[in-house]
Order: sequence, then structure tokens, then C-alpha cells
Amino acid sequence: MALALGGMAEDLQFNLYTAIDERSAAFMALGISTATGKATAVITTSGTAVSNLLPAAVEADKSCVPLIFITADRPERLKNCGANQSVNQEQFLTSVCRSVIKAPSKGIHTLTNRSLISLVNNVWNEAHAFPGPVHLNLPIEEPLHPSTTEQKKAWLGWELDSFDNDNKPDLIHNPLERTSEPFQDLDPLLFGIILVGPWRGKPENIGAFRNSVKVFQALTGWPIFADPLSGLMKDQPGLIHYWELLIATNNINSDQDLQILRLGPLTASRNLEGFIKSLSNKNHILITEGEKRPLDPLHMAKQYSLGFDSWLKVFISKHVNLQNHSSIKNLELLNSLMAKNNQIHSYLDKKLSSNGIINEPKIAHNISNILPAKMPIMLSASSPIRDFFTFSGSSSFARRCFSYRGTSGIDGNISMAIGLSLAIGPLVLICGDLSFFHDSNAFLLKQPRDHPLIIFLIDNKGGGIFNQLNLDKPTKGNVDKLFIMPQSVQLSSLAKAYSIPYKHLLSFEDFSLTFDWCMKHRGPVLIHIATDSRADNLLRKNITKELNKLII
Ligand SMILES: Cc1ncc(C[n+]2csc(CCOP(=O)(O)OP(=O)(O)O)c2C)c(N)n1
Repeated sequence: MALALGGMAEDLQFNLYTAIDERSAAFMALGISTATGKATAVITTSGTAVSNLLPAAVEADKSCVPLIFITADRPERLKNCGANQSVNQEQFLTSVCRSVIKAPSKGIHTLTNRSLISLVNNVWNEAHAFPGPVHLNLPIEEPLHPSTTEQKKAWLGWELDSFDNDNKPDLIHNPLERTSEPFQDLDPLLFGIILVGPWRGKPENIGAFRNSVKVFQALTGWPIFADPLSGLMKDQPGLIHYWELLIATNNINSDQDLQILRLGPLTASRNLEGFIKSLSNKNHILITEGEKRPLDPLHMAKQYSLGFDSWLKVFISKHVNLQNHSSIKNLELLNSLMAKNNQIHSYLDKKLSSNGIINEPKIAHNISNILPAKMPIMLSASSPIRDFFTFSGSSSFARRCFSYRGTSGIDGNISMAIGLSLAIGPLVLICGDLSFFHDSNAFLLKQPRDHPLIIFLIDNKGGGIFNQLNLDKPTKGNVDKLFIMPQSVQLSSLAKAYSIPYKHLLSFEDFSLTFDWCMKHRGPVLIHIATDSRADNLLRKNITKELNKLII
């Protein structure tokens, strides 16, 4: 299989990357497919190689990214008998794949030409129908290594018809839990909030989605609380950028009749969850872009799964006489939220000014002013993504933002960023130190060489997020050892080992110059930013306290 792929890649039939670590390779593929919306195939040998695909498969499943895992297997006669590198790998990815397709257990040579072609089409369609991962397991009979003469013969003319027995492949669909309720109306003349979560639809549908959000927002005058991964852009009217801080400071009126229109999954915010829970659930709709699995952890919403576009068409047909901004009351409420939003922005501009000591909220608030317009950002799970939706303001919507939209893992972040960067060009990854160390194997992957991949490593000596949980001190056991887990890796030496340009950034004033230095490089560049997690946690609390007094 490797020889066939190598030959076809030389004929430029596709891009071929090789990797020694299957786990990183699968995350890199996830990055490429997230950027392109098209499945990337990850091809491995049999045995534990297949089990290394699971973490990326889990994320691809939840975030609806098409991926195809093609794994070589041993034929039936060598299974369950102690043969080397022979395991029950056909079951490893079953629980997270849209479908598992098993070639005949005696070996793929028992398929006919026709069956092989339909197998390929099937795999592609399965990965894209409801986008997600698909596993194709291929038992291969020996001899595994064709002679030079056989190889030449194969390249001269592919004689698929010599495969003459027709043993059909076995396709197992994963039954998905399905939820979709009929259209439910909302009252556009009363107030409501539009919550837009991470985008999980197909890339080709995002333009229509953005349009529909604009139409609905104009008709109702409702404010929008959007996730940085929502795909909405800066020109979207009604965006309340600092919704997280407005909720944290009790500045949203949780009137029991407030209507909620949720588009996509819920942003992972405890404040937001608490706010929604405080409302009655009678006017709460969740609309997904074809995702029929239940997506409401609060069990409050009625889920309509046929997409916002389709819901909006029915809505408009039921409110034919509705004009833009028909409700003066809604407009007043929106304007009052906008005014508070602007107050927060001015306060943060001063509090987190772009000079002096670097801290985590400051990075989130100011990074967009340093990066060129439209340069995409990937944020690792944990504090980087949380700080971004709390402090970044409008800049989240000025460029494409990526992160894990499904499972908030701290694994595979660098690999995914490499995949994104190979597909879309220069990219900034803002990454926590544990997430970075978890995936430092990613530097063994093929690196983007035409442009920089800039990694801002926020080194707060372990999992800073655990300092933000404000847990009571344990009566027994050590928090550092149990949760925070500071590591003692010499970052400059690690960078040197992989020949990665490295700089330690000490003050905010040096940010722009350092960024310009990064842009001169090709491939990964590592910028080490040391922060103080406990001090930053106090700062976050202090900001909420001060805003509580400030906003009226
Ligand atoms: C694969 C995986 N293992 C463990 C966790 C649990 N976890 C969540 S956040 C976190 C700490 C992350 O630390 P870091 O990347 O340094 O970011 P920080 O919290 O400092 O912002 C851990 C271990 C997880 N989400 N995913």
C-alpha cells in the first residue's frame, strides 16, 4: 500500500505526508480536514498503530470533521492465533466512527474491481454525509512485498480485473442517537438572546449561515453572544463581545420570559450555563446544522436539527409582515447591552494596556492588534480559549479562530496546528505549557516550510486552569502533584533539539518586534512567554469585582 501511495504521490495525484507517530499524524490530518472540509486519509499498519488513532477520531466525531482511517490488517487465518502484530483492531474505533468498513477477512485480493471501486466511493460518502471519521480495515494476505518486476508491471497497467472473487465488504453503520423536533416559533416582538456556539456545519454552508443570522438579528433586534469559533465575522450587527463578563457581573436581566435561540453546541462556560439554568425553559430553541445527536447538556432546549437556514424560512413564512427592528423595546434593550459592552471595552483597554508585564488576560485582549489582519489563530483548550472569549472583544471575529470544538482535549494541539497551517498558510498557535509538552512529538511531523507557524507558549508552570477553579485546599494530598503538574523541561533545549527558532519574550513592548522576527522564518517558531498563574487568577477576579462596581 505504501508503495502504491508513494508512486501516486510522485505523479501528483495527492499530497503525501509520512510520520512515525500515528497519534500526531491523525491530529495533523484533523487540522487539514478542519481547514478544507474534505476528508484526509490516515493510513497505518496493524496493531497498536490503530489504537493511536483514537484520540483524534474522538475529536473528529464530536466536532464533525471528515477523516478516513485506512488500516492494514492480517488476514483471518492469522487472527486470534497469537500471530505477530495481529489484534482486534477492527473494533478499536467503532464507538466513534460514522461507520466501520471491513474488507473481506481473507484479504482484499478477494474483491473484484467493481467492489473495490464501490468500496472507495462508499468510504468517501460515509465520511462526508454527516461529516465525521470512518474506519476502513483492510486485511492483506502475504506476500506483502511485491518484487521489482511485479511493481513495474503494476505501474504499467493496473490489472484490477484479475481480482476475480466477489466477496462483498462488510459495512457497519454506527447507529446515532437522533433528536429533531418540529419547528417551534419564537416571538420576535419580545426580547431574546441569540447564542452562537462553535460552528459544526459544513464549510460550504457557513456563508448562508452568516446571512441567516444577520436576517434574524435585524428582524428581532436581539443581541448575539457568540463563541470565537462560531464563524461569525466582525461586521455582524448585535454582537455583544464581552457577554461572559456581563453575565459574571449579573448585568444581563434574567427575566423569566427571556427567549433563547441557540445555534450549535453550547460554549463551555459555567457562567453561561448558570445563566441559562436560571431561565424558564419554555422559550428555548436549539438549532443544529444537521447534527441529530442531542446537543443540550442542560436538557432545557427543544432541538431542531435541520439547520438554521431551514428554520428561518419557516419563521419568515409565519411572520410575513415583520419589518426589521419592529420592536422599539428590543432595540432599547440591545442598545443598553451595547453601552455596557463598550464600557467594559474601555475599562479593559486601560486595565490590560499593551505595555509592561505580560499576563494571560493581556495577551487575549491585545494579540489581535499585533497580528496582521485575517491571520488565523488556534487556541489550545484550557485558559487560552477561555481568556479569548472573555477578554479578546471584537478581535475574535476579525479572523478565523480554531480550537477543539468537541472534547476540549489538551492532546494533539501542535499536530492539529501543523495540519491547519499546511492547509491554510501562516498561523498562530496560543498554547498552554502542558498542552505543548503533551504533543511535542508533533515536531517529528512534516513541518510547513513555506511560511511560519508561530507558537506562543504560555508557560504558567502547569495547568493554570486548576488555580481558577477556586477549590478548597485539600486536607490531604498535594495540588501541584495531583492537578497542576509543573514540568521541568528546558524549552530552549527542546527547541534546539528540533532546530526550531526560539525566543523568550519578557515584556509586552517587545511583542511586535518579536512577531516581526517570527514572520521572517519558515516553519515552526517558538516564543516562550512566562506568566504567573496565581497572580493572573487574582487579576481575573479583580476585573470582575471592579466591573461590578463600574457598570450601571
Ligand atoms: C488529553 C487530556 N488530558 C487531560 C485533560 C484535563 N485537563 C484539562 S485542562 C488541563 C491543564 C492544561 O494545562 P495547560 O495546557 O498548561 O493550560 P493552562 O491550564 O495552564 O491554561 C488538563 C490536564 C484534558 N482536557 N485532556
